[in-house]
Amino acid sequence: MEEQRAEARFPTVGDGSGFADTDRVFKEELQLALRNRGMLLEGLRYPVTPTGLHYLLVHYDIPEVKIEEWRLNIGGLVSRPMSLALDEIRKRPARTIAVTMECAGNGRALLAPRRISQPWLLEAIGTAEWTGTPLRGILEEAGVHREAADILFTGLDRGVEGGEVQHYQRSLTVSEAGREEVLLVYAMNGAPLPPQHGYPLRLLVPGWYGMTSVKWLERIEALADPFQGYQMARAYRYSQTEDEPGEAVSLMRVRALMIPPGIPDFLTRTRLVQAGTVTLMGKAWAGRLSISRVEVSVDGGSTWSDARLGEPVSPHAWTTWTCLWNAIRGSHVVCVRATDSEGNVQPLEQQWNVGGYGNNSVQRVTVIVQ
Ligand SMILES: Nc1nc2c(c(=O)[nH]1)N[C@H]1C(S)=C(S)[C@@H](COP(=O)(O)O)O[C@H]1N2
Ligand SMILES: [Mo]
Repeated sequence: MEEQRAEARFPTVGDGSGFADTDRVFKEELQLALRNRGMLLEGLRYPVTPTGLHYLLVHYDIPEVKIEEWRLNIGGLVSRPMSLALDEIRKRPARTIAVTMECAGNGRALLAPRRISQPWLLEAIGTAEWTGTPLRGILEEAGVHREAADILFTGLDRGVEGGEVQHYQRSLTVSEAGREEVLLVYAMNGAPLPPQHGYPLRLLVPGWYGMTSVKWLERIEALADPFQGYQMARAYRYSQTEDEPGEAVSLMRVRALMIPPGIPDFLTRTRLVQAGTVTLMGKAWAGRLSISRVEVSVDGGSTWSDARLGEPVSPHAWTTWTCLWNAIRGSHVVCVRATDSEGNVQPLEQQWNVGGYGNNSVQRVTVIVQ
């Protein structure tokens, strides 16, 4: 009987510290990597990422949804609580916007030591055309009370993280939640949301890292105090130690990525390119800011030349950049870095943080020119 009451114990990974500092990945990291796919970087050629190439992140399991029973419940500090079926949400004013979304953990596995978690390198990125109804309209109809501080979003999915059994939950301040571009979306690239991207309904918060865009939404609540659940107070903080609260992770940092040029070596993915003129290209984005400059280096970041910028795909999506390179024989480390409209530049090396968040250090691609 004693044993039955004992708390569930989960095995630890590696030395139990939660970190690793060799190139060898643990099978638990591989397990996460196989569940949470990244966008193949050649996918940077498309303005809108085909749905099957968009990155994916599922903390727990994709929940089973019975659409006849599913409702979106709006409650807490509101004058008129609501319970809406999907059809009712689809009848509301609709908006479609192309939005670039990136996981806050993108680049995590490039930090040393790395947090043992989803081991993203560079590929946790994608742009989709999302269709939904502005959250603001629903909040106005429900009548959020003046004293409300936060709007809490709860997903149907449950799991254990940091020793706590939980639903996936994130909050926004009332003013962030009321921004005009924040949507409750039910379609992705013109088709109903696929199960893995949040069917039947998800929150979409352009400009923020992906963790804010809660999938499989079941409840929206207005709260008097800032929400202090696991995904707000413990995860997604820029902290230097486990105990330090650190600043909350929020908007996406400036970043450019390039389509690796030429052809890959199958195993190492080192690139092979013919000498001569090579067009380097890719995309750049900066959360809520715009891109003011993209530069390319073919010597590992010692010298830089300006790339040409195109128009952003939408005010909330990435911008195409291109740059001609006169490739000469030898081995080169090709890099790209972007600058945003406030002058923030991607670093050559990112300052470390516990969770491995917001690593926007420059991409480095080894290219052999023959
Ligand atoms: N309910 C729920 N919402 C969630 C998640 C989750 O695990 N459960 N993952 C979040 C994270 S960390 C990211 S990066 C994005 C990923 O969205 P995507 O899988 O559609 O690309 O969803 C966010 N919303
Ligand atoms: Mo994420």
